[in-house]
Amino acid sequence: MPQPGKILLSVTGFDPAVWLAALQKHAPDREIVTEPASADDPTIRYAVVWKQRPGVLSGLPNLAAIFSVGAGVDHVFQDPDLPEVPIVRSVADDLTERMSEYVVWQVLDHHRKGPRYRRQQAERVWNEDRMQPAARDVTVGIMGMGILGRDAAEKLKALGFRIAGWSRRPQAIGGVEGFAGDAQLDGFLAISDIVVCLLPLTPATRGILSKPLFARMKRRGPLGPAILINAGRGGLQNEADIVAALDNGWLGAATLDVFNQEPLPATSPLWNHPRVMITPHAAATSMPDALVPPILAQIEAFERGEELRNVVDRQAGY
Ligand code: NDP
Ligand code: OXD
Repeated sequence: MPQPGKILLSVTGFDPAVWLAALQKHAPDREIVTEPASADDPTIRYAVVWKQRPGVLSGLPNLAAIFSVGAGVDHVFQDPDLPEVPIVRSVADDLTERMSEYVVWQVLDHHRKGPRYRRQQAERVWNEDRMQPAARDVTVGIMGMGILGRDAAEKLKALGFRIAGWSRRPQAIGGVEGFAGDAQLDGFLAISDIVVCLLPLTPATRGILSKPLFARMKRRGPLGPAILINAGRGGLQNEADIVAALDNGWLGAATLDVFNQEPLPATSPLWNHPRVMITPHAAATSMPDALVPPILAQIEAFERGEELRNVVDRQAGY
């Protein structure tokens, strides 16, 4: 029986100790290190990473695969010395369900006039908005119909919303009006009252949530101008353009979970914009006890000779 392969854990930006503890708990027989013994350490077979230290993987001659402890992998690609081994992203019910909770929470909050009623409460104002539309009259457009987008779509559909989806390649999903590629983006924007962005950050999507897109969004829907919810990545958005679009009436409101610079600098005008809701990259936190077991299960399957799943397409960047 061959020795189980050694794992290098390289996590920056948040506490590696919790990931180390989870790996040790769920794989007590496997050796796990947080630094290779040398730059060309031949004993390391797998890397488990979040924003790995740049260059740390480049000299490892027997590295077989890199596992991201998040669904996104843009942080992995920031490493200029990334070795040519498969990159596997995290797909887990816990992560998916957390994201859908967040999306449903924010869609309902905008739909049911949460910001307006909170303002009224602060001023002790009793004033029902009699123009409240029904969910069946509101279209939620989801940019990014992957694992997370599809689950959010199902849950919003169950609440009665109309759903539109935009993806890179055409998809046929029951009860979802599908749009694909740049050629169909205008059609998607034309019907979306609330735009939820769950795209990955890639060279093709960087900066997509900016002035040219806001200019094409729906202006007169049942909720007023279109509302933006971005829980994908900060690099998808131009934050100055969001403020301008809110101020010139192209956007009715925005919920932002992700930012170009995190934590969002105290000087950002987004912080106290009256129509912006900010959450601190908290939409779907990676929980070690939920994400480590599927990573270890993949490693064990790989060691039995099975194919890796959820492997990133390096060309597409996600
Ligand atoms: P998937 O890879 O499953 O889905 C990505 C979707 O985006 C696919 O539908 C894909 O299209 C679409 N897409 C990619 N590129 C383009 C493009 N150029 N034009 C149009 N559509 C495109 O990813 P997940 O759903 O698992 O995760 C999505 C993202 O959510 C992650 O990359 C991450 O950035 C973010 N995230 C944020 C979290 C948070 O807490 N804020 C937590 C977890 C994830 P196609 O179907 O054709 O491939
Ligand atoms: C992820 C994230 O990509 O938490 O999973 O942002």
